Amino acid sequence: ISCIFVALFSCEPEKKKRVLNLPQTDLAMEPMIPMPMKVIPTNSGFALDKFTAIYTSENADGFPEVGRFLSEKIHAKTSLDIPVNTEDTPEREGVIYINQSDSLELNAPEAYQLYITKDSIILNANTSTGAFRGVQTIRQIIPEIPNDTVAPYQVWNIPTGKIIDNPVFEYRGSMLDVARHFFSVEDVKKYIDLLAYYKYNVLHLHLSDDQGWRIEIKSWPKLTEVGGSTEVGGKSGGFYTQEEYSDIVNYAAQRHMTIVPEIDMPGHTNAASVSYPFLNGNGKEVKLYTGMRVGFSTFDTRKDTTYAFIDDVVREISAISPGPYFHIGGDESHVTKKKDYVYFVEKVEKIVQKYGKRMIGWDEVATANIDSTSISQFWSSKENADLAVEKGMKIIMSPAKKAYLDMQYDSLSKHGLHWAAYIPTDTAYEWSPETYEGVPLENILGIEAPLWSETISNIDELEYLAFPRAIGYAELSWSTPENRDWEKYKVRLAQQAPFLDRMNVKYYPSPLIDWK
Ligand code: TNX
Repeated sequence: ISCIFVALFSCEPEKKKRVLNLPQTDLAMEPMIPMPMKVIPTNSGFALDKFTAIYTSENADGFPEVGRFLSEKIHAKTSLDIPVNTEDTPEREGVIYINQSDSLELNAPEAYQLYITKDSIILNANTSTGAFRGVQTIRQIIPEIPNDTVAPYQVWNIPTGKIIDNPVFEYRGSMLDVARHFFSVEDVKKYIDLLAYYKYNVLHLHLSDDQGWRIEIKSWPKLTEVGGSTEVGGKSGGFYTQEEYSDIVNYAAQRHMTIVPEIDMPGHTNAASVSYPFLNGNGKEVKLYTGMRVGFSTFDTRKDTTYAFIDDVVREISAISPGPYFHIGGDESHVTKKKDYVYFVEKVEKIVQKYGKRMIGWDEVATANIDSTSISQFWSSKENADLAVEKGMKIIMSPAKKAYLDMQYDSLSKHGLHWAAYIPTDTAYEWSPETYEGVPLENILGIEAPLWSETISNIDELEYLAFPRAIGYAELSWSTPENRDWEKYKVRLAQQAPFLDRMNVKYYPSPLIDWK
């Protein structure tokens, strides 16, 4: 042990020399996305190297885990092995502290502050969630040095300065449609990893639609046996067992993200009705559907058994969904009579509340007489948004023309639809959720970018539509309007290429961006 100690020690002079030679930096010019609220550069460098250690508040809930997460990610980027809360290396120099702090300034659930000096990085947050967000900032300012150019005693020069940060919106999400095409647990985890890096806190899973039912319901096994058997295009579909779904939920929770489960009803229910025909309310014979049309299916909204079924589904899913929300869909119920639709939404809202969840629905749900605690997800109708505001509801902004990840970039895009718009990378970024369609700011819970999957069936295609646009929505939902500017953003976006490449993300190389 003493030999190792001596060996370590003998490296010290070399290290110190390197520290002195670190070039000038500018923290404000770093490729951070979303842009933090306040960045004050001090122009020198913190040397991240093999002498660095991480120490966290040890008794504060979740802080050691956040420290270990950072250590893992530093390893993935630099191959360095940075110990967390270690006691056996007194000669550590250049320490990263992750502290729980009750300072009033940090009195917000996701706020953090970073103080980076030559000698240390101090990350303060009130909650482990705030600390986790701050860790993403640290990850983003560690230089990306290609493996083959890493020197034997490489130093990663981290710009010094101060960052004060807190998100504008509390709900920052993306949705993945696993119903039109099924995506594996592994694919979903990769998407979660990428979203977490950009400080998203919600992944909404669209778990059922006409073409497929994707989550095991123990009391109604045919939903997955029959309803999960296929997908758009007719290949075999798939579903998550409750165990697999819980695995996704836990994986997200470790990244301080919430899974919002959606069971879309009373329309978009063909797969459920094929499994249990008593549910069907459109008067036609039901069969498995593998096309792309919408709006032809409905539950029978006047049968008690329909609500007994829904009660079981909401109960089983809520029991394995620790987040506060349950999404009931409610969109495009074109073959449900208006009064039946309203009756249905009001009854299902009560079921959702009974299981302790807050209901979210697509914007049409605001046509029913629902509670101010329920949430409307704006996708196309200003009229429905106004109804939600009148009811005092919160709104999640997902305008199809701006925020739909399944819209094509342009007419040459390999995947995607264009019924709402073509959405090039700049259009996706250059709009103001704060003022869109006149929804008052105080009603806006946040932003969500939905990725419908009629035209994509694997992770590469998913990534083509989601990236780089999803990175822009991260900034729209976190950063203040003053900190958002396309010309500056596009420079930072270009600098995401090394990260995306390292993560093997098949992003769309938008010609608007001068990729590095
Ligand atoms: C509309 S937006 C739908 C989805 C489709 C999507 C395709 C909404 C609430 N419903 O069923 O997948 O368009 O872009």
